[in-house]
Amino acid sequence: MLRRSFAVLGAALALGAGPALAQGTVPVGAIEILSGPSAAYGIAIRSGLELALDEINVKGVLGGSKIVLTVEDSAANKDQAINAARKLIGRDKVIAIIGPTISNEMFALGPVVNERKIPIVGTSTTAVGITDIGPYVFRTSLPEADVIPVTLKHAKSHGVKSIALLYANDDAFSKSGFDVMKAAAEAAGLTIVATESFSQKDTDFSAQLTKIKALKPDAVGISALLEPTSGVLLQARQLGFGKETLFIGGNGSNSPKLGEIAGAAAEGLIVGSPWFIGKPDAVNQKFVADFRGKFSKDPDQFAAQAYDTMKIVAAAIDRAGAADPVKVRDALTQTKFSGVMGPFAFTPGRDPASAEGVVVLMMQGGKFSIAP
Ligand code: 1QQ
Repeated sequence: MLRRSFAVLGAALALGAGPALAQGTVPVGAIEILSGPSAAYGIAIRSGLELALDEINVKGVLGGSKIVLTVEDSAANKDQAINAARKLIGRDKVIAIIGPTISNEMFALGPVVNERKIPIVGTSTTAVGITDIGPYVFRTSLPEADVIPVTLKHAKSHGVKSIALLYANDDAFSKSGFDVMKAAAEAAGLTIVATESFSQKDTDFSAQLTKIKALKPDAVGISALLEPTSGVLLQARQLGFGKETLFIGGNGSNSPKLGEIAGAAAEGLIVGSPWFIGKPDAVNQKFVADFRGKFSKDPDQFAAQAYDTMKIVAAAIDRAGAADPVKVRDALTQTKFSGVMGPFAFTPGRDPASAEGVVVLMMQGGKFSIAP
């Protein structure tokens, strides 16, 4: 299991066996997918957190204390995620947890952390019902319910009248995203010609795709994480799906890794996102430049959401006036922030308050850019 601490001061102490709550440090934890097929998400998130932390720890919080961030790998495994939380809370005495990466983990982990009265802030969890887990559960990521309708409206305005839906039936995000896609397709007046599902670990989607191809839908909506989505796209091209079919993804598709794995098969796929790399405002352009400087690669949506979230948590710690989880939770509810994602506040239900600024992106030349 990976474990890394980031801070100029305090790192040695946090790594040692002694009490983690050293004077002058504020322990914060993160639980992310750093290994396995979905690691691209968690690694992007960790990078965004690290970049923000560099900036935050110049001044520190609470009058000069450094935030010590300990990032644990969940490997997308619910039990590993719960163990990570127990370690962060018991060993490191964290006062807030960022993550976990996927909704499937949050539904298992959220209740455990909520019960311990430690605020937990998802930066990428988009399923319906995440914040209903309890009063300590927040998310900064726009739920699929806010994003998918925008994507489907775009598809409709580009001539899509019929759609087939395909989703992973054993992942909470993928199932929820499918429910949202179905409802949004109906609301947009699209004809749903087929609904097909598969298991996350499947590598053969030919039965579902052959069935769909015979029905000749204008679009295929895929609700799944990175690896199965890539597999579906690669196999669809092999089966002869061409440019006449618009492939539509959900938040699982929102990683440049899709272009790396699926290559030309991902070309033309569209996906909605609250962020894109070309967002022209100065805050975002500085973020992109700093990220490239530190990591020698482009940030993605997941890194951007994590970058803002680290700052939102740091600001809440300052407003709380103490390294106290209950006070930090209360301070989080009062968040007023402006970052790379734009202006940000929480609803009374601890979801992002504004769904403005959703853009529809298209994979073009192996990268996402604004869809024509
Ligand atoms: C969720 C998601 C994933 C695509 C995040 C990586 O949106 O699990 O809710």
